[in-house]
Amino acid sequence: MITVFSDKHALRDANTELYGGELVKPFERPSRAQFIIDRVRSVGLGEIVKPDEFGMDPILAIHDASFVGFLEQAWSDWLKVGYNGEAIATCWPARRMVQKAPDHIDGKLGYYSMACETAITAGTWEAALASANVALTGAARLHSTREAVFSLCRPPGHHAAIDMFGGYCFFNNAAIAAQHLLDKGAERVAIVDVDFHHGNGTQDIFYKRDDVLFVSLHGAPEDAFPHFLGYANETGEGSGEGFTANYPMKPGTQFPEWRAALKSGLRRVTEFAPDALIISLGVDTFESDPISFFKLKSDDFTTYGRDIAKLGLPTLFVMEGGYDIDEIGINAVNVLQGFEGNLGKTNGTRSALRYPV
Ligand code: OKP
Ligand code: ZN
Repeated sequence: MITVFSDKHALRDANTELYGGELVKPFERPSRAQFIIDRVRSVGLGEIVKPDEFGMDPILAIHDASFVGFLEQAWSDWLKVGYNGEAIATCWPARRMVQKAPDHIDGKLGYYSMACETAITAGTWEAALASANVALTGAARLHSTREAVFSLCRPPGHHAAIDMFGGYCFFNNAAIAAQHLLDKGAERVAIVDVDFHHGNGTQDIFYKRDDVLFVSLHGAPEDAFPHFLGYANETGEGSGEGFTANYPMKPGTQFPEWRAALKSGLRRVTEFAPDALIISLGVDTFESDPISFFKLKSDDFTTYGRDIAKLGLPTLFVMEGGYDIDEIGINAVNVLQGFEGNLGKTNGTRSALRYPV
């Protein structure tokens, strides 16, 4: 399997995350990607390629232009005000307030965010852009070769909505990749989000659409971030009704229960008969993840990689979360090796995309 990777991820290197009432060193840090790419190399997963540049159009196909403009300017706007720290939102347009972007950067940060742990810093824009290009390059490779691809995105994307950043995410890399495949001729794309956290941004983006099936397995909103989306009764709206499936699970959930939910979600994918499958790959389901509460062990990642491969679909893995830094490379690459082990590197039985090149 080829891996798409950009060194520019390292430009996303915040000093602060608001966590438990303290400003701590962010859980989402550059060494995460380093450990994963090191593991890709050490197991010989396959070729590692740099991303191509796709310009702004594929990003603007998912995100509001005003939001994108805000992200591009946020750090310089913040500096102009003369603050000393990193750019963090402190107020939001909450219930019964006016939903309108104001002029001041303090207001803009709240208007365009869904959480405040994620500080905007110098280099954040460049890294977020590179991360989107990593996803797009993966989608383009998948389209032209039909071979599975690993887009080693960082920063992650699944909490980013049409006009909101937060939860360590700025651009929704998986959604941007899905739209790119549709624009290249795919009729249907399925996204299965196995990150511990609910993919609120991805769900929101495709909630009223029937061309993208969104399936998410995650910590139940009662107990887990992002807390305000991801209940089982969220199933889509309008023509999107029935094209969102949520599997919220309780603290302490172990692999057998998690795997049963995955298999149920994968059956939904099979029924949907997509041209391509995107896995939002977070490995924060690991038993010793510092901010999550599922109990998967390293071997379980291999097992479920194999389960995903059994669908026989052209598959793009897009990296999301995972914060046990020492094990993140092993767990992420275990999924990819499990997937490859089932199909074999050059297995000719892999199903082709059903639309013309
Ligand atoms: C990003 B991704 C827990 C606070 C959670 C934000 C977590 C963002 C996760 N007490 N803070 O989905 O891995
Ligand atoms: Zn997560």
